[in-house]
Amino acid sequence: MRIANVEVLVSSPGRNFVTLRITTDDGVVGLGDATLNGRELAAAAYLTEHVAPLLIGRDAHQIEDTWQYLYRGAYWRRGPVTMASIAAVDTALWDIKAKVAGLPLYQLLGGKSRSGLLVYGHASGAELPELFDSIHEHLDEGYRAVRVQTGIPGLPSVYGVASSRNASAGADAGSDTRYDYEPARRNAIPVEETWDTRAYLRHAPTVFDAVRNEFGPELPLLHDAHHRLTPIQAAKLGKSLEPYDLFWLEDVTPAENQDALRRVREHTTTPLAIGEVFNTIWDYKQLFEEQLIDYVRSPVTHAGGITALRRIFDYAAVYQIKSGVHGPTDVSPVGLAAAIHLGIAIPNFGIQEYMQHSPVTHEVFETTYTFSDGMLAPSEAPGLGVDYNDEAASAFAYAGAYLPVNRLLDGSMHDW
Ligand code: CS2
Ligand code: MG
Repeated sequence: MRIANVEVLVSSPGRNFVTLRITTDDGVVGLGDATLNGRELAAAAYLTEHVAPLLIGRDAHQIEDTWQYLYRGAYWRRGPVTMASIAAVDTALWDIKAKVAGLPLYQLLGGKSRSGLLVYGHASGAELPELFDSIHEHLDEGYRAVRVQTGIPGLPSVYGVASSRNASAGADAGSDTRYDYEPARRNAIPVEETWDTRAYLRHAPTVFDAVRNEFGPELPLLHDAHHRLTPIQAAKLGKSLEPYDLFWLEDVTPAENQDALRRVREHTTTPLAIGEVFNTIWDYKQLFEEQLIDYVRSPVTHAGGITALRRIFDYAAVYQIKSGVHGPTDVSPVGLAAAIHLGIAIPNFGIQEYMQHSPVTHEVFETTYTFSDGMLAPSEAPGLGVDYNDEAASAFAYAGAYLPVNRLLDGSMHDW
């Protein structure tokens, strides 16, 4: 079975996506996700110019060899663009192999290890009343775990807090305003936001104290510090949140310096999740071997595909570290479906982020996975169980959109 055609599909149903479609000489189609929020055209160009021509004529069944060919053959290895591109090829080839076998993809990964995937949603509010409403809306939708993000007194806008009141799970599902969380804004240049770490560190414990008083001790609560703290500030935050028994504290400090997590670990037992911006197993080596984190955040889309992410999870399992796959709206339904098939099979599943794509996104990506009773589950359709609707996609042309940038009060650039 040879690869006969490779298409790079860029569309923007609700937000920009980069989808790879591989078709074999006997007409079997596989999909992959290469969406890189704010750098979509870089991934599209890498695939179009430097990957697609090399795939034509290759045996579509050789998934591992193709992965190694694209990783080692690039010479300039690793990085978000390369690994998202390899991820898309890898996922599409797994989709094809499963379709040829007539099986849902998870069956090729060892079959089900659980009935469904516990997920968490994004509860947020500028202030507590709005946050409480958002948490209630998520609970009403069936979520059994929620990520909590709020505004910070004195700061006009903050990561993870929607810019409009009705951007919440409970808003009219038919509308797209519920996806106002989407931080990538269609502007010629990124929006600039302001950050004050001391105000944040003073405010965060008061938010979780209020949430625990309102919702009780059981509800799994997650929080994303979004790379904004120094190691000792991260240690302080983790320690200050211990009374509120978080499920995890995410991206507490930029983890290029893996040593930094030693400082945090020395001071707090709050579970740590890292890795949505990582793209290879090497980014985790020290974090695993020194057991500096508890959850792996990489999604299939950013970490080189199913082949690579399965390796990362198996490595993590040696240290009792679990998966916590990234699932915002900028991982496409193709990338999410791949994560669901992998997550239902691996032994060390932890939790799956499920922000929910907008209805307009699903006009293009026709999915078969299900969300009920707080759990995601793959369908029994062969392969990933996702189809790409070209006609619908043609109505949604790409439009440049950038994530915000962040500056401290004195104007210094900071992590967003
Ligand atoms: C966030 C992401 O969901 C999360 O954990 O960190 O929404 C992140 O801000 C976006 O994926 C960036 O494109
Ligand atoms: Mg995050």
